[in-house]
Amino acid sequence: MFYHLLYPLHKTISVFNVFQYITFRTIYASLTALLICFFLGPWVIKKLSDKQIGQYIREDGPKAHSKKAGTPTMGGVLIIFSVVISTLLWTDLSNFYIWIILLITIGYGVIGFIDDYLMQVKKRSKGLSGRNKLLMQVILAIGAGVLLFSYSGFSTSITIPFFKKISPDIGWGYIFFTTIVIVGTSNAVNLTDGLDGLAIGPVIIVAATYMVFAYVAGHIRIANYLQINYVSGCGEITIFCGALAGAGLGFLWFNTYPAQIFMGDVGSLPIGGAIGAVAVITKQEILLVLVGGLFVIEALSVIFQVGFFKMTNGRRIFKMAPLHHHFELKGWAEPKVIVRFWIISIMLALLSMSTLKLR
Ligand code: 57M
Repeated sequence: MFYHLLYPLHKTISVFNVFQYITFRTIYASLTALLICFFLGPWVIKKLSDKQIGQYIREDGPKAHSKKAGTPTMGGVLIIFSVVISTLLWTDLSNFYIWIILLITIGYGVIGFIDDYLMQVKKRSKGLSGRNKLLMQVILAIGAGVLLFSYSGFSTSITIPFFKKISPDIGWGYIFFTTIVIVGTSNAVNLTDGLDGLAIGPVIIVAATYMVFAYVAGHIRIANYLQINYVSGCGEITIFCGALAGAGLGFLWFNTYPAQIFMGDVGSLPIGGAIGAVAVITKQEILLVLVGGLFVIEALSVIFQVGFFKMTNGRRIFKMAPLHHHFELKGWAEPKVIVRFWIISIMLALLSMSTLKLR
């Protein structure tokens, strides 16, 4: 909005020229989202507590979690609100990709909200059934895939990390591929969200990493120099990533150990979905396995644990899945698990950045 309202004024007052720059708008989008979370946080926590939207803690979980009972949840509303407002304020709203990402963010936010609402407000022991939740996620992701596929400026070739000369065009298959990336990331972030700040920390790291990739992929000269797929218009996604990183930092202020608020599905599902959409649009889809490697490790720990559990009639690989529970049960203090997982996430982000040169 500022871009549309203020940039045209540069013809009379040159200082408004600054609103054309993606870097400038990214910085302010981050700060806007951060400050919205920061200032609205205490109010949201109070409102959720007044409405008794507090977390129910499963009895079969690590014992240390019982003291978390009643912590306000559904804090994702705050994250999504600040990301969306900041994006609307700072991006070029004629940009097609921004609307695709907002579609996924808001759509997945609604799915997560319904799930949380049924559990927390209606006090149903289960929210949406797993199958219905997945179905809604898939429908929305297919919608995004079809829109991208039909958009004339968007190519259906994918980037294979480390192999700059190989970029296969998968045509219609791109819709299927987009769906897997978006739905998979959404659920992987959801599984990771089980300790204070454990999910939002890597979300900030991943958003900051894709901030770089979006800028580079949307800048024809830098993209050509680094020999990566150029995506015209995807530079604006840098601003969305900035807003997500900013909102994440603002939320972490309250979600850090010992958490005053949890994000709930209304946070984890849309954040994961949005990251998946960003990876698709910036044409760094497969690289997300490395950038968001922590989410992948957590999801794999569940897949292996459940698979092994079923195959062996109740034997386990880990003390408990997802993986963070395993380390908790081994006796690591919660902050130790969280910070060590963040360190791994930073390492993976650095490695993934190296692919810009290692090609
Ligand atoms: C949601 N939700 C947290 C909070 C958060 C298939 C199976 C592995 C699925 C998995 C599962 O349901 N995962 C998805 C994980 C929950 O957090 C709420 O949920 C939101 C995210 N959707 O925002 O609202 C609990 O996590 C803790 N928490 C924090 N700090 C935070 O900032 O401490 C969350 C955020 C909260 C709080 O305690 O209540 C969750 O863990 O439930 N299921 C599991 O993760 C379960 N694992 C399991 O059953 N493993 C089995 C195998 C065979 C599948 C095994 O290994 O034996 C565990 N979850 C829990 N207890 N709570 C098991 C025991």
